[in-house]
Amino acid sequence: MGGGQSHHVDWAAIHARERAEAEARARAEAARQEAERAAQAARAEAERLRREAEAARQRFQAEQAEAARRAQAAREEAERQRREREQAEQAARAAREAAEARARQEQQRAEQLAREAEEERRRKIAAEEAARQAALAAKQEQERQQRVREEENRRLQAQKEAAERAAQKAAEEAKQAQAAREDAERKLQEGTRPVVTPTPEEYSAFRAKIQHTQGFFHVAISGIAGSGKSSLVNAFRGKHNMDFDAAAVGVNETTLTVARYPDPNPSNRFIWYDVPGAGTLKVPDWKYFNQQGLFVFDCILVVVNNRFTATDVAILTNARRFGIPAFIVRSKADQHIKNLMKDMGYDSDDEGGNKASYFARARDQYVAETTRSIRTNLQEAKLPDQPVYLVTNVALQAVVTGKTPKKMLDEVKLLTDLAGTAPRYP
Ligand SMILES: Nc1nc2c(ncn2[C@@H]2O[C@H](COP(=O)(O)OP(=O)(O)O)[C@@H](O)[C@H]2O)c(=O)[nH]1
Ligand SMILES: [Mg+2]
Repeated sequence: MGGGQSHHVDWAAIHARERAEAEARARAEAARQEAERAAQAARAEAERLRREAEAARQRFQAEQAEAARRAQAAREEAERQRREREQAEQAARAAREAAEARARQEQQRAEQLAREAEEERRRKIAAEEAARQAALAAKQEQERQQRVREEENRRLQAQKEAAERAAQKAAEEAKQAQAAREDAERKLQEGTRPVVTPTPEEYSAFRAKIQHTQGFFHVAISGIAGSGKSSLVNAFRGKHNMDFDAAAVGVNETTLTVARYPDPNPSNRFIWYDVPGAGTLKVPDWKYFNQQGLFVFDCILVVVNNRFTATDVAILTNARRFGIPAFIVRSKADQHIKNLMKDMGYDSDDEGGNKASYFARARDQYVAETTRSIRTNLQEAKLPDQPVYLVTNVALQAVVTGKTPKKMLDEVKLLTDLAGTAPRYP
């Protein structure tokens, strides 16, 4: 250490110092590095924490979003359920109302059915009552007819007995009675005596009775019941039997009143008269003409059957005497021809084409037979020959109303001849 030493470099110290400095530097470096590491670790830790915080935040956000989503879903679910409930309630309400309406309808229907059943029951009762009444009426009518028949039988029997008694008496009274009877029979057969000329009073009384009208042609249609008089009156007037203003047909002729039917066609100045009672009266045949006042008519139609009755003869004879044109008419030609077809073996159920030939044969036979029969009748009654008009009411009605019926016999001829007989009225 002294001076000498002061000039000397102390290497060792230097070294030591340098070493110390190096160590210090190393330590400082180590410390720095340590600090650096620590800082780095702190940074890394801070970074980790930051990341964790970030993750937590994100988790939190996600959870919140999930919760919000769930809440939304729950709200929507609740809303959906509410709507469903509402729809269900509506449906239930509608169903209830429909059921109620149905129940009401069914109730009404049931009531309607009950009403109908009641009505039906009433109708049935009424129908039964009507049927009962009709049956009763029919029975009464039958009984009445039976009584009439019995009465008629009794009357006939009485007449027969009286006749027998008279015959006996006549036999007993021998020749004189015989002569008287012969005389009576002759008179009866001639059927026309005695000639009684009506008085002017009788003329005017009967004219008034039939409402005789100047300028009109008064046609009497006479004949026995059922010969078709009323149907002919209708046909002449262009009426069908069922027309409301037609003469009644098929009825029993109980009254003796002459029915008056003016022609509905104003240019036809005909008045038609339905004269019932011929052959059904208690009046002797020869008195019938005068008693009915037939002498006031302008024309007389005698509707006959196949055989003349005594009244037919009396009418024809008296008409001649009074100068009144008389026509012999036989009606129901259709029916008679149809019957003949049946007699010839024609079966109306046959669809064959031979109907026309059957019809033609039956019609020809009908015309021939009727014409012959009427001629014989006229001869027997000592009357001159005259034509018979064969007609059918339906065909006559058709002709009168301007149609051309498919089947005709003498309808047009009868109308023409009648018109020819009537005077030309101005
Ligand atoms: N098929 C047919 N039936 C007739 C004809 N004319 C009348 N009749 C029927 O014969 C029946 C007696 O007729 P109606 O005119 O009452 O005869 P009336 O007693 O002489 O007046 C009724 O049933 C009529 O329908 C005819 O031309 N043809
Ligand atoms: Mg009649």
